[in-house]
Amino acid sequence: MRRFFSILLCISMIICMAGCTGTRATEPANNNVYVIGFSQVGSESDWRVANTKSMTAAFADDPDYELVMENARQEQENQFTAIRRFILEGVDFIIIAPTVEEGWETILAEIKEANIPVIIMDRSVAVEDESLFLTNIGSDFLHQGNLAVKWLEGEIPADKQAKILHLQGTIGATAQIMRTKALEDAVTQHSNWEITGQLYGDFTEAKAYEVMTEYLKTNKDIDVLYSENDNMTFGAMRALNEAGISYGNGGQVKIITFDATKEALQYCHDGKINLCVECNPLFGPRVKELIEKYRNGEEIPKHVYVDESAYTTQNITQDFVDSRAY
Ligand code: GZL
Repeated sequence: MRRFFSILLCISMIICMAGCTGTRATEPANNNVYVIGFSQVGSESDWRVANTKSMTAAFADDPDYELVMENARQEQENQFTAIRRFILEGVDFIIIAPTVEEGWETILAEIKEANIPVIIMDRSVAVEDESLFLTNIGSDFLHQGNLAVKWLEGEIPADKQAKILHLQGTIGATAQIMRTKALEDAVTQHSNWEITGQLYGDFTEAKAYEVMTEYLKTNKDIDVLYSENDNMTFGAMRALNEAGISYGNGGQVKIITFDATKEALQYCHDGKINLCVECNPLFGPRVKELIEKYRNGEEIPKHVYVDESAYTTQNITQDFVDSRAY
């Protein structure tokens, strides 16, 4: 009987070791496939889901490429783990959508040591040495915030008080840092503007609903909601409904939101959201184009920005909303 179990143990150990070879999840079809390791922030918002779809679609039908994506579930440590695995597997290229700006020097140096090119996509990394990455393709988040401020200046007369509730995204993410900077700088320029509260919504609908519900228990005197992404806005709208506070065109609270996803634009068209500031997630084709330029030895600019706009009830139609890809 002992002999039977020792044979069984040997067989199970062989099976286990065969499964732990450290090779990529799927063996490349042939040695000419260009393998890209992609460390994605997570799936925290509609914007992120659209961004992931755009990235995967850009490479899915091209037999020359294999995109291996790892979802970090909004944790930077998970990104480091995934990236070290990409290095071990010897991928040809790495794309990083960084959760937060700080803490990237070490891992980017490891990637450079491994001689693997890297593109920073969407948000930015705060590193002195910009030779650690090929390029940073993303949005001008400060410009987005300034578009919102410019619109609000046209809405609030100089002699009227404006009590602003600020819903912040993931603290330390470029989108949060710069959208916050635009508002905070504007408040110093307008003595009649006041930020009555800064709530942490982590770019998710659930967290925003939770913190808004708590806040509205003791504070209902709000004129403006400045919400750093659509999913937090949707959570906030649910909390405002439950608190019996009106919003949108003709409502108590003017709502400003960032991303301009299809659902937010529909609310805007219907007068429930006052301003949608666009943040384009459809980076896939641009990123692929940059990688091909790199492979062809062409010059790549260190920073690439995507074009974006802002929408109000006055400047969008139902056809425009219907035509949105995300
Ligand atoms: C912006 C992106 C932000 C979006 C959020 O480029 O980093 O992260 O505004 C997303 O929806 O979670």
